[in-house]
Amino acid sequence: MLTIWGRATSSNVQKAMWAVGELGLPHQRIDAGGPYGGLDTPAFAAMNPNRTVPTIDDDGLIVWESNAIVSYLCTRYGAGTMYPDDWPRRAAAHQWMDWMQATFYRDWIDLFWGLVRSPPSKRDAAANAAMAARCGERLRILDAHLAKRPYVAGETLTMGDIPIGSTLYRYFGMEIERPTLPNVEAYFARLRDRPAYQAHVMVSYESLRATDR
Ligand SMILES: N[C@@H](CCC(=O)N[C@@H](CS)C(=O)NCC(=O)O)C(=O)O
Repeated sequence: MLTIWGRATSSNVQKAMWAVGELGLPHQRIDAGGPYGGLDTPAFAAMNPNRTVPTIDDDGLIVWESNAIVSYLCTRYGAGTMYPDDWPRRAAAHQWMDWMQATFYRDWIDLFWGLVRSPPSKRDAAANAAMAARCGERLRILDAHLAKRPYVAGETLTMGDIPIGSTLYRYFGMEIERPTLPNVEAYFARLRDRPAYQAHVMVSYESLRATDR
């Protein structure tokens, strides 16, 4: 049995769960992290010494790091679908997963913390605007790519869509300046039609919002 540890409001857990949903894998998810705690126990640390979610146990195989989990699940259970069977599409899927994690994420996570996880009195409007502008510039790169294909690796959804696709739900929900991104917006609309995206990514994160009270 596949077990996933992680709270449903974690964007990294959402990546793993969206992959699980697309692959239709029998599983159980155990709430952990945030208000649920559970990451500081010796048993959890033995599985994942980083004490972070998501962490999975697939019949005794432990994997942590959300992108590695997505890759593991898709390469093992989604050959020919979520893991494309030709090298060019595999390369594209890996490229866009890494682009999200290594390039887009740096500004994105600071913007999310600056806007959502900081109370209004501590927000730095100028810094947030600068980060939003950098995120917008990065997304122009994705927009140009999606002008020629509906998904990052071609005609169908693959693991390459999971990291950046899951981020778009929060990006488009934020009160920030955004450039015109017609192809990214059309892509986001396609993702919103998917039951697994609705179930695991379109999750309220209001409980994460910091207030001054
Ligand atoms: N690079 C790691 C980051 C994992 C991470 O920082 N997860 C956060 C949740 S998004 C966490 O475990 N936070 C502690 C908590 O939720 O209590 C990954 O992609 O899995």
